[in-house]
Amino acid sequence: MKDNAMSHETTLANLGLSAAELTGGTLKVTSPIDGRLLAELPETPASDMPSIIARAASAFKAWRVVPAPRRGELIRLLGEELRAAKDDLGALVSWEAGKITSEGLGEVQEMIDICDFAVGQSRQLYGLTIASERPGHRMMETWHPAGPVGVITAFNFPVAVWSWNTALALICGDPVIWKPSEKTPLTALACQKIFERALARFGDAPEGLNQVLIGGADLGRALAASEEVPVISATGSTRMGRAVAPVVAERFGKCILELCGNNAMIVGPSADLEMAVRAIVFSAVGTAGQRCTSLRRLIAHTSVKDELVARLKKAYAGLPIGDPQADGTLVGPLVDEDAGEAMTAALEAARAEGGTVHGGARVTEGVPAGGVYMAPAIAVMPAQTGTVKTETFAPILYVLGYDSFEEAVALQNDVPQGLSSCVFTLNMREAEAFLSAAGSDCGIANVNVGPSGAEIGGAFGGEKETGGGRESGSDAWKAYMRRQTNTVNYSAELPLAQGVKFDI
Ligand code: UN1
Repeated sequence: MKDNAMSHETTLANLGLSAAELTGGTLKVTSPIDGRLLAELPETPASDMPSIIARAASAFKAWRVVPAPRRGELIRLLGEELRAAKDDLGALVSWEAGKITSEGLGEVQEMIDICDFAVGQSRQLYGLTIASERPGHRMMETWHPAGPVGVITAFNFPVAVWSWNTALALICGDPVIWKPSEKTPLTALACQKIFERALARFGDAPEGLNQVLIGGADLGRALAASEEVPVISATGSTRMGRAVAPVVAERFGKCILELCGNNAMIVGPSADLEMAVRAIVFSAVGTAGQRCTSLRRLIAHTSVKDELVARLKKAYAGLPIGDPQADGTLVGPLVDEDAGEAMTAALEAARAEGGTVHGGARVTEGVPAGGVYMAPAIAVMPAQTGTVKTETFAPILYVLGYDSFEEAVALQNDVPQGLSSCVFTLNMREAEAFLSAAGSDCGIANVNVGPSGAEIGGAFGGEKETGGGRESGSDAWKAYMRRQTNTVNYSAELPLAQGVKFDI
């Protein structure tokens, strides 16, 4: 039963997308909920890329000299427009990415939050003042806009990741060229409409501050290759990152990469198991296991492992799986058939490696026809096998046991990915050891908090195959600017540094 859900036509119309814009094109957009056709969008021809990049380059020339707090005003207005559009945009995220209603709305809230953050940041693009070794001299550093930023985003957070990048890029003085996933172009077009409303209220912004590319990987490749796009922020698979990063490096551009995750939770003998179970279920099955930060590995002390698995099996048995727009649903569909097949294949491989799998079957009863609905799976593994070390974008939780805390940390770190991690413990020594230099090797490490659902105030990203980039809060803004070191001589002498003499 869809209790409060609007039709997709109403949602699209409320967001300002007209039927004429959504028909007659070559890119078919379907809903993961029931496979219905949402739109047939015209694609951006690759031959348009030079003019799109030129438009961004000319917008940059005008925007970089607008005072940063004034640039912040545009993002303040964007935040207001997002507040007004929250229900509709959240609903479209649900239609296009298959998220449950609350998570669709949560994603838009994440956009509003980063706008608020960026408005404040627009008055805090601080550089340092540095003591000069030369008399009558002053040193400082200045942060200048970097130039157009190429933003490549994935289907699973189709709008939030754009906003993390764009809110910061724009206050930093950089126009954005956005290549969303081919699976979620409608939410991108909706964001563009919302952004245009903010622009109209702002008044005198240059043309081309945010341009959306509709289509495939060739468009992303053109961005990666362009010397006029100094920063490329790419979120998605490690395979995509491996294709993009060398092309950007070849021309000495800068990459902000947020790629795969294989996030773990260590549960110690002292853990509050009730709390751990709630955190595990949210982070392993929320978004149907399709977050970069989803919990994929549970590393449980042997004294609590069996009880934990029993409690989880019970919680999993009662999970409402189905139409993500129906009240009460917690597990919606996977994005497409390929994702369902990847999940089935991973579970088969886990069984072949000696794992015992609970759940994981395709659900066909009580769910909309035409979507890929899978029962979340728990796979109790004899060891951290090849399958456990591989990220499968689906609700699979691998369970491993451990005896010593050192062993648990070693298991946690012994995967190629390094995004998010956590420990559940009431033992202060374990908690601090986990956060120490010899602890988790991930970009995010939490204590008694699951690995997913991060707030925007912290820097988001991770190490190793996760790509090393940081987006959203803290000082992530620096990646969108270039640093300049300035030395000013206010004396009448010309002393040289390091005491060098060079008299002419
Ligand atoms: C992602 O899956 O790419 O921490 C982003 C989280 C969200 C963002 C996830 N705030 O789960």
